[in-house]
Amino acid sequence: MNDSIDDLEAKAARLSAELHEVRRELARRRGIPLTAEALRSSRAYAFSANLPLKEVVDGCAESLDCFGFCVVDDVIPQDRIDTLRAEANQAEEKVNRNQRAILEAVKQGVSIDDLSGVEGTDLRPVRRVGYPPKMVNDIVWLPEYAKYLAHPTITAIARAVLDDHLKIAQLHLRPLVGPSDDGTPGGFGHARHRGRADTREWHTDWPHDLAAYGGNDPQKNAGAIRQPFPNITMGLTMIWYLTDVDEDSGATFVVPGSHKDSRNPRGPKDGISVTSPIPGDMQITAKAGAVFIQDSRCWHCSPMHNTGAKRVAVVNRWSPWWVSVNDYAPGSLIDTVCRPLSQAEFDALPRDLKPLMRHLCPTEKDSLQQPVLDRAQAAREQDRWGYRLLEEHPEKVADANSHIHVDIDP
Ligand SMILES: O=C(O)CCC(=O)C(=O)O
Ligand SMILES: [Fe+2]
Repeated sequence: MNDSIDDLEAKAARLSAELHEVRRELARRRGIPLTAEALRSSRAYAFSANLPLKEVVDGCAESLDCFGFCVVDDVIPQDRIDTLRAEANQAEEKVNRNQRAILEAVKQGVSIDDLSGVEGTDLRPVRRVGYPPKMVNDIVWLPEYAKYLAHPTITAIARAVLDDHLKIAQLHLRPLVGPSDDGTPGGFGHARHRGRADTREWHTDWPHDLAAYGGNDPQKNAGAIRQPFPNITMGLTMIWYLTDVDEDSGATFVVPGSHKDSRNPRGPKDGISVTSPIPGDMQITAKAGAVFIQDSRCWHCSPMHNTGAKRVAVVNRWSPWWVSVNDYAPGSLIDTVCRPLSQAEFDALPRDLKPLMRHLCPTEKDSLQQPVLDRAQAAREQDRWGYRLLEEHPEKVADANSHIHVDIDP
């Protein structure tokens, strides 16, 4: 190569742009929609849980990788929706009552250590010694919903994308009010901000929530990954809709492809207003019983307008075992991070859900799950094989790796 450095730099930029275009053309030929409008109308991000497992898992994993989100339709059977919705509505009252009682007691000067004894509060010890108790996990108010949370299709998708050993690090209700008789518009957020179809509340989710729940308050900051985010999926947010959602009624907003963008709606240097629409944004649509799953890096938000009925939904945030989900925010009594469970509450969980929530019960010894152990065992065997080679075939040692070539990728 006799090209100058400038020529080579120009060539690298040209080839990289060309590669980008080739990839887009390939996607087009494969019928993958590359505009928000085509994606919205085709629902190419959605797969039915009734399809063969591999088809749903591959489809969802590809959708998460390409768009940053997917929807699994038909997870909760239609004849169970009314029961689960009623249960969620009741749970909402219990969670709110609990939170009010805790905040009121704190206001009255009750110390954190004495809170557990206060009438009307439901707190549980956390796993971390010396940390204050927290609100009990919402799952205890949702026993019917708990039967679906570890749905085999949903856990298979999460495993495929995150890792084999999963933790449900947060679980909470996310209702969106409908319009009230007094004229208050429906939607998310303060009543004064609600009602316009062209407003948003853009953010990304923990551990990519840049405000980290607590801003500069060390008692409440739960941690956030530094920008630019590495291109790895570290968290999945799932929204389980218990009412139908569409453009007028409670459907989550997303910006397809944003999970791989180095900017962020809350990025201090990125010049994005969190309350304005972003070109290329769209709302997903789904029936009650569907689960929206997104990479935590995907730019998304609750709709701040809802002209339909109240939206009822349960949100969970799933992490692989290697993300430290609960090491910080020592003073957060009411945040949604790893709300704990007592031993009896843990014991009452459905069998398949237990491994995903074991880390929430301080009296359960949390150990790594079988597929992770199997991987480690295979690695240990590989290690032993090398030593056997050294001991049994010393003549082969010098050349045994001659087929392995590692390039430096500048
Ligand atoms: O309400 C929604 O549709 C989105 C919820 C959300 O962004 C969240 O809980 O992190
Ligand atoms: Fe979110």
